[in-house]
Amino acid sequence: MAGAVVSVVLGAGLTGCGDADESSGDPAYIVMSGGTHVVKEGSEGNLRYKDPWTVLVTSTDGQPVEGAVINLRVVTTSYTKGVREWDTEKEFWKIEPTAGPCANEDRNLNGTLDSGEDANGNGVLDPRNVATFSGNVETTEESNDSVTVGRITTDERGYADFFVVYGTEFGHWATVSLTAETQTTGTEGSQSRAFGLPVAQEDVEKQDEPPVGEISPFGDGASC
Ligand SMILES: [Ca+2]
Ligand SMILES: [Ca+2]
Repeated sequence: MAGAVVSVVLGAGLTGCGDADESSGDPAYIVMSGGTHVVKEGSEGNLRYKDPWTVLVTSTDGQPVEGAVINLRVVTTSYTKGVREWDTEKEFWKIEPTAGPCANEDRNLNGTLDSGEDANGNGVLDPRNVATFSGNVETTEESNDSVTVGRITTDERGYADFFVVYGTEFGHWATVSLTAETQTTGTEGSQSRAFGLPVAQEDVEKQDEPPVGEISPFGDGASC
């Protein structure tokens, strides 16, 4: 297998009200692991969502690669300000943006405020990273306030499963970019996905129970 091109497949769970768009990189196909939803955890299941993902690493001859070390990165690419309103037609708590999507101000993603980065002039970097990992992911010291970097290893079937984790209130209000890359047999494979953080369907479908994040955690101002 020396010199073989390694392909990395990043697959998302079917998530309640999320949408995955923008797929890029190698290889040509995405495996959707159907039937799963965001998992709720924390006090009364209301603190965090865990969005299930899997990565598959295969060699060019289609063989699963066991023990491949995968570097994962998640960064919050944009955020939205606004409030939720009950959509009488579709019957769910939709978001009604007042500003945004607003781009991440940390252009070089080093986690610190550098000259010219504070676009809205409030003295701090917005939005900071709102998503991390759980599962068998080891968070590395390359992580900073804007990027979470983790490491995970594939099993004998070539898969590594993990969760993207975030506070419930951020659902629908932030977009993240998730990247998986691995170096095996001297070659590199990587894949990225950008998606709005999903929420659990059950949390936005009851008119008399507005969800956490009824007002965006980033506020409801008229500008970014
Ligand atoms: Ca910076
Ligand atoms: Ca700012």
